[in-house]
Amino acid sequence: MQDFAPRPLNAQRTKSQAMKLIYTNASPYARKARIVALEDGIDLELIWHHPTAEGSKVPDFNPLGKVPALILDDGTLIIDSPVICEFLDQHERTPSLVPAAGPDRMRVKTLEAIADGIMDATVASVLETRRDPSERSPYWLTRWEEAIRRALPLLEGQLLADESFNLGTIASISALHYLDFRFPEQAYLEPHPALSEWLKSHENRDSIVQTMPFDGPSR
Ligand SMILES: N[C@@H](CCC(=O)N[C@@H](CS)C(=O)NCC(=O)O)C(=O)O
Repeated sequence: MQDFAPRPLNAQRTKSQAMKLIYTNASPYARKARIVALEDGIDLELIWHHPTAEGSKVPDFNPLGKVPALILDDGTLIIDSPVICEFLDQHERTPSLVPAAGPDRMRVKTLEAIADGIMDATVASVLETRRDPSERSPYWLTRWEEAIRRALPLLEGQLLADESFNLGTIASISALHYLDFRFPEQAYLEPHPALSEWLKSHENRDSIVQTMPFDGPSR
C-alpha cells in the first residue's frame, strides 16, 4: 500500500503537476471540492467520468465507484468530499474554510454534515426515480423527501446565525442548488423565503457562478 505523504502545495504549481479531480458537473459533492479549490486558488485538473454510466471508468480511480475522487501527483487517492475539501483547504498557506479545532470547527462540520445529508437524500431520490416504475420504492422516496423537508429549517437556522463563508456554507449552497436542479417542481425552498434570500445573496460569487450544476461533460 502506498504511503500517505502529501506534499505541501505551492503557488507555482504547473498544469502538469495539478492534482486530478474525477468529477461530474452535476455532482454536488464534487462541486464542494471545486468551490474550495477555486476559493483557495488551487489548480485542479478536472477529469469528467460519470459514475453510473455503463462501463464507467470511475471504479478505475475509486473502487467505491463514486465521485469526487482526488488523485495526488504521486497517485495517492483521497476520497469522500469532506476529506477532499479539508485536504485542499489545509494545503493552502492560510487555511480559511475549515476551522482547525474547537466549537467553530464543530459548527462548520455539523453544517456540512446536514448539507451532505440533504445531498444524500436527494441523490438517492434521483437514482430511485430513474429505476423502472415497477421497481421504485414509494416508502424510500417519501422517507427521503421527509428528511429533506425536516432538515431545511435546521440548515436555515444555522446559516442565518453565522455570516462567515466556510465549508459548511459551501456544502449548503451545493445541496440547495442541487435540490432545485433535480426537483424544481417540488419547490422545496418555497416555505423558506429567508433561506432562498440567503442562497440568492451568494449567487454572484465567482466560485459559485463557475460551478453551477448541469448534466454532461460540457454545456
Ligand atoms: N460521501 C460521498 C458521496 C459521493 C457520491 O455519492 N457521489 C455520487 C455522485 S453525486 C456517486 O458517485 N454515486 C454513484 C454511486 O453511488 O454508485 C462524498 O461526500 O464524496
